Formats: sequence, structure tokens, C-alpha cells
Amino acid sequence: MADTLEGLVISRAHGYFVVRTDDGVTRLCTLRGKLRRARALAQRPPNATRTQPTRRPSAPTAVPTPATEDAPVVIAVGDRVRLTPDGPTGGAVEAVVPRRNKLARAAIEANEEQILLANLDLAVLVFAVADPAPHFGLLDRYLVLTEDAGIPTIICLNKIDLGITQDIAAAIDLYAGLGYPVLLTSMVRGVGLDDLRRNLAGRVTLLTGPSGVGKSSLLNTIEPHVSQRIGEISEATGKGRHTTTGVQLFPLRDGGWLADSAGIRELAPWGVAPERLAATFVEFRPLLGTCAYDDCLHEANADGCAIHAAVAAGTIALSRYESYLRLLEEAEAN
Ligand SMILES: Nc1nc2c(ncn2[C@@H]2O[C@H](COP(=O)(O)OP(=O)(O)OP(=O)(O)O)[C@@H](O)[C@H]2O)c(=O)[nH]1
Ligand SMILES: [Mg+2]
Ligand SMILES: [Zn+2]
Repeated sequence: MADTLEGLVISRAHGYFVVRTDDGVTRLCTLRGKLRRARALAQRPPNATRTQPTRRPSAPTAVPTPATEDAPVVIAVGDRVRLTPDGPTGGAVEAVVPRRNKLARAAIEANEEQILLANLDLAVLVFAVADPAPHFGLLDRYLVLTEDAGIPTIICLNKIDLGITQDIAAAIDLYAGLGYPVLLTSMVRGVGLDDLRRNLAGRVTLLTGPSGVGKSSLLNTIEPHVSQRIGEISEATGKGRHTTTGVQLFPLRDGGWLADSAGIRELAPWGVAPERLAATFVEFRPLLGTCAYDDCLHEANADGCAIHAAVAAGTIALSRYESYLRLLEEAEAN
């Protein structure tokens, strides 16, 4: 039997996985039968499992993969896997190495987790200064996801050739003041590229953000050999058309990997419980535990709330507190 190899999942589609194995070969892989069955079980909705008459009630819904107890069953781009090679460019995935972290969201209108990327070193949240205009409430949502996952995050404001309004300048100050690096870039003018390259070198990075902000343009500019499809902005709506689909990792010349992803219009932070939400707002953290009530959720009507006091004093931005309240309401509804 051939030796097993380890590798990185760089894209996936229709049950196939493209894996760059550590010997430098890119292989098109399927899943070994055992893994496929575990996947089918894990993906079955919970009530379907409950009505299975042949299964004991105590039966686990997810079967651990053979290699490790806590290995993920749903394989995502960014996962490291062990596989048995099949010919020069094929293989069968045998096991998944446990994940360090992941960035996930709830798929639109489906109560199910969608993993954007596993094992990230950095998330770059890309927004445009115009075309489409930035929506900072959406930026706050992305920040909840990356903070909850503990992933270092930078904000990239692209298309600065279109001009920076006063509102946007104020937002740059706000987010930079919170400690997030804010990179100002223009792909058409080649502005900010060195800074961007320095941040990406040697790391596994996800580019994410709304459609049409220039994520694929950014990838193509950084790595000209890649040629991701770039969309035209729809004249009518000023919104992009979701030109990119799926998530794919590309190798960087300076080392590291960069993933482009489709623009996300709606983003429901997956599985962030109401009690955990406040800690994902970095400026709330020093105040947590100082409210009059230990279980304070910092709602608009909360008594003796330290977060309220900070908003009233202007040390916490009202826009950030409003984002918090909106997300709290959603988290409580789940
Ligand atoms: N003015 C200006 N336009 C840009 C810049 N970068 C990208 N664009 C344009 O913005 C449009 C959308 O770019 P894409 O790179 O496809 O955007 P995307 O974020 O990948 O979009 P999705 O794949 O739909 O998520 C294209 O028409 C680009 O030419 C920039 O720095 N300035
Ligand atoms: Mg794109
Ligand atoms: Zn409070």
C-alpha cells in the first residue's frame, strides 16, 4: 500500500477536494468511504436523526474520523488532511487533522454553518470607500466573527482613488483607534500594495467582504498569475454581482496562502451566544464585569450598565453600541 501524505485543502466542489500535498503535488481527491458516511451523518438535520428508528437514542450524530477524536467531519478549505495517493495526481482523503480555528457563518436562509476557511492566520475585511459605499454595521458583524474565532484582523478600504468622504475618514479613525490596522488601497492606482504584501507574507489569509469591493482585483494585483474573474459593477444597484463563487486558496510568491471568497451580503454570526457577544467588541472588554449586575447583557434598558456609561461619555462609539444591540437581538432570537 502507498504511504499516506499530508496536505492542505485548497478548494472543494461537488464532493471532490483539491489538495496540495507536502511533496508539492496538487491532487484531486475523493473521501474514503468511512469519512463519507460520517459526513452524511453529520450533515443530516437533527430531527431526521431523531426519527431514525434503527438508531439507538444515545448514538452519536457525528462519527470521529479514524485519526483523531475531535477531527472535523465536514472538510473545509484550509483543513489539513491525510490521504492515500492514487496515481500521480489523485488521492483518497483518510482523515482530517484537528483545526486550529475557522471562520464560519450561517448560510443565508438556512440554519446551517458554512465554513469559509479553516486554520487562518489573518482575516482581511475588504470594503470599498465607494461603489459600493461601505456599510460599517456589516463591518461590525465581520469583526464579531473574527474576534469570536480569535483571528487577527485587518481592515482594507479599497478604491481610495474614488475619494474619501468625511464620514469615511471618521470611520477610519474609529476602527484604527480600536486597534485594527486600516490599509487604504487602490487597485487601479496601485496604492498600498507593499503594505498589503508585507501583511500577507508567510500567512494563510482570507479576503472577505461585500460583493464588488475588489477582493478578486486585489488577489490578481498581488499575484498576477492568478487571474480571478473580476466583475463589472451593476449600474442599476451599485452592487457587485457575486462574480466569485466558493473559496479557493492561492499560493503567494512570498510564502503563505491567500483565499478569495464570494462577496457576502448578509452575515449571521454563527453560534455566538448572547453572553459571548460583548467580548467580541474589543472596546467593551475592559469594562466587562464592572456593570451593577453580573449577568448584564448591556441592553438599552439595563440598570447600572458600565457600557451605557461609556457610550454616554463618548468613550464607546454609539455606532458600535448600536451594532452590538442589533446583533444581541439576533443572537437572542436564535
Ligand atoms: N475605482 C476602482 N475600482 C476598482 C478597484 N478595485 C477593483 N475595482 C473594480 O471593482 C469591480 C469589482 O471588482 P472585483 O474584484 O470583481 O470585486 P469582488 O470583491 O471580487 O466581488 P465579488 O467576487 O462579487 O465578491 C471591478 O469593476 C473592478 O475593476 C479600485 O481600487 N478602484
Ligand atoms: Mg470576486
Ligand atoms: Zn452592562
